[in-house]
Order: sequence, then C-alpha cells, then structure tokens
Amino acid sequence: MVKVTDTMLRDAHQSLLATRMRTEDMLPIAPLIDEIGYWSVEMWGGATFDTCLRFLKEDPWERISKLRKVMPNTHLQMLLRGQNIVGYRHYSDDVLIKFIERAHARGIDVFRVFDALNDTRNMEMAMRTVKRLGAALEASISYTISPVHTIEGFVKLGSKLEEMGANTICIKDMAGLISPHDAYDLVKGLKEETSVPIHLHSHMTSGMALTSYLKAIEAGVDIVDTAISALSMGTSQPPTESLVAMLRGTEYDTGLDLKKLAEISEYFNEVRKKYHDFESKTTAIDTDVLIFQIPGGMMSNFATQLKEAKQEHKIHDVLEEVPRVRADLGYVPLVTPTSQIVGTQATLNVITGQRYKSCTNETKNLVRGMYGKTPAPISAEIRKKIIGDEKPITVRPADLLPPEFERLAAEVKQYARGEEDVLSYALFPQVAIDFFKEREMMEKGTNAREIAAIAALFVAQAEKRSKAKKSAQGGEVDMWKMAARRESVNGGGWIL
Ligand SMILES: [Mn+2]
Repeated sequence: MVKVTDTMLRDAHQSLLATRMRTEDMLPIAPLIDEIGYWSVEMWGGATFDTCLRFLKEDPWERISKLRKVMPNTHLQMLLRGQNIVGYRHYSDDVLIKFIERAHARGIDVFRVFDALNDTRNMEMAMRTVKRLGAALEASISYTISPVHTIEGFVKLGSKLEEMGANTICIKDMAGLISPHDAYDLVKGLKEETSVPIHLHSHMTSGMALTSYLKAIEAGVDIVDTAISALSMGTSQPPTESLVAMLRGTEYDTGLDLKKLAEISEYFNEVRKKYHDFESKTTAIDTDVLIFQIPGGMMSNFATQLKEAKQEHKIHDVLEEVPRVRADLGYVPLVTPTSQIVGTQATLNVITGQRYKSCTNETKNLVRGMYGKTPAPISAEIRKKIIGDEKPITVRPADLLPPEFERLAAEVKQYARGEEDVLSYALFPQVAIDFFKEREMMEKGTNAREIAAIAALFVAQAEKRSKAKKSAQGGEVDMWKMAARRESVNGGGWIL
C-alpha cells in the first residue's frame, strides 16, 4: 500500500500561484481533506511564512491553529530549511529551537528538514529538536544531477540521516529532474541500506514525475507527494487522483476515495480562479528544465534581472553561464537559497562581461563556507577571484552565530506580543514590523471609515480591471489585498 502526502496547501500553490492562497480559502474544504486518510498534508513552511506576512497580511502562526482545529485526524506537515528555518540566511540555534517548539505547539506533526547543500551539520540542530519534541522527523536528500552527485552518494547520505534519527527519509527532487530509472535505483538503494520509510517528492516540471513515481513504487517507495488535480501539473506535483487510479486494484492501492478527492478538486478549481493574476507562466512542460536543469521560477527571475539591466537579449548567455557558475561553486544543488545565488551571479557575470568582476555578498558567503560545505571543493583560483586571500570557515556555520533571540526580543519589544512575533521579526524584520503595525491598526479599527472608502474604491477598480481582462502585472490591486481589506473593514464593523 502506497501512502500519499498532498501538497495542495503548500507546495502546489507555491509552485502555481506564487504561494498566495489565503487561509480563508483553505478552511471551508479542510474537513473533507481531513476525511481522506492522507499520510500527511503539507500546509506550512517554504515560502508560506514569508508571503503570509508580506502580502497576505495574515499571521502565519494562526494558519496552523486554524487548520489544526478543523483537521484533527490528519498529520500536518511543514517544510523547514534546516538552519535557514523558513528564511534566507542562517539563524542562531536559539531562534531555530524556539521556532520549531512554537510550530509544534501550534500543531505541526511532521517536520521535513532539508539543507540546500546537503550539509548535515546544517540539519543537525533542527533534527535533534524535532526528535526531542516527539514530532515526526523527515530528513531530506536534496536531489540534483551533477558530475559529483551519484546514486551511491545519495544512498550514503540517506544512511547518515537514519543514523541521525530520521523517522522517514525524503528524496526531495525540487526541480523535477529525477528520471524514472534514477528514481528506481535511488529508492532501491535506500531500501537496501536503510530501514525507515522512503518518501519521494518531485515536480511535474519536466513531465517525468508520475512515471518516476511508478518506478519508485516498484522499487518499494512508501510515500509519494501529489497535489489534488486542480492544483497539480505544470511546476506543481503530479495529480493525486491519477496516482490513486493508476494503483487501484494492485498491491500498491492507496485506498483513497476518488469521489471525495473529486469534490476537493472541484472546490479548488473555483478557488484557483480567484488567484488568476498569480498564475505561473509555466503550466505545461518546461523544456528549459530538461535542457538546462533550470526550473521555471529561476527562469522568470533571469528575465526580470536582465530586463532591469536592459540586456534581455542576453538570456541565452545567462542560461549557458548558470552551469559554469554552479560548477565553479562546487556543484551546489539549485534550491532556495542557492538557486538565487547561482542565478544572480551568472546574470552579473554576463551583464558585466567579466566573470566574478562583481560578486554579490551571498556568492562571497557561499565561498567563505557560510552556507556549509559545498558538494565539490571550490578551486583556489575561483576562490581568490571571489574573496581574495580570505580564509573560508570549516566549522558548522551556526557555531559562529551567538544566541540572538533575546536581542531580537528587545529590539521589537514595542510591537511583539509574544515569542512568535519575535520569531516572525527574526526571520523578516522589516516585513514583520509592517505587519505588526497594520495588525494593530486593523484591531483598533482606526480609520475604519477611511479603510472602507479605500476598500470600496479598490473593489470598483478591480471590477473594472477584470472586465477589461487586463493582467495585473503592473502592481495594481490584487484579489488577496482586497480580501485583506474586506476582513479589516468587517472587523471594524463596516460591511461593503
Ligand atoms: Mn517542492
């Protein structure tokens, strides 16, 4: 029997709708999701924390409690970037520990922990904390393809993660690169060398994922990640219903009810329309990922960066520069934050016309060892070009970070109402402060009359725009902003 994790509440809308789905659109269907019998439902972590604070003006912590309440029978799962937590740098151990404690207290059952470089030192503290709390620890292998990455190497990493206490091991194929035969070999290897359940996570980006799942299932994989069909395909996961139908009547039968799944999908078909303006451009097969191994999300970043520099015509040069930079930087897997570091540096190399003439701080820090050990060593020549005679560190990067929670708590004393607010601030300082200010304003109902007037104007504008069928790329008002305003107005007693 194959078990299923559905990503509809996290990775699916992160991949397809820029992570914009609001909690209010999850709650009405959550009781039905709770009836399905999934192994887990992924609903937090990754980019959800950031977008909640930055765009949705929702408290990310409350999303856990709200879903927990209406989904008492389902394991709630989050994605945690090891020492990066859900942010973009390394955080000190005390911040990491408090974050996991709070997430668990709110209701997270399964923590999927990974590190972009597969440096287990960056996962150690997170893993230990999850274990101590008695939550389910899923440790991940960030899957990538390069001359220094082999099936044997990944299997060895799997054994190490088991030794470190993993309850399950996830093959995290974040770019959707894994081929059916590699999936078979890797799962087979892991099943032979470890004794914990193996979980496969992939994306449909290259078109191979569902087939790779089938081969992985034949090799003995225990759990796979899918997304309800309305939020599947493109850069998202393979459709849950297809997998269920595919395995029906076999020894791998998931036992999930297709009729109930159809009902959930119907619901999200409607919800998705609301987020039309955020639809990812890659909804079919991404040939760039097949040829260059560069996922769609990165591609659109390049386009924007080049456009800003008025060098759009150089996109092909950038595409060719990416694998070179990646090789120079020790063949790092391309996942947040390394994907951004490599992509931006490749763009800079092309725009300036001279490799590493100009380097971002992040590139320098990567070479300094501040993100951990790279899969292959960085050559002395490249290192010198980027950080001169500086000596890279060799210790666990977080060992160099003094405790920071108390300092942060003091800094944000004026706005923070508890540890969770301090943690939000630790991760996204400016964004969190803005959020706290707006929260206060909404609660006090300050300027409710003004807000109502603004909201009415926004509604009118949005209606006009949707009639004109124009895209909202120019920073016009968005549906979710409107919803946030509606909430605030309702809170202040103003009904539109
Ligand atoms: Mn993913």
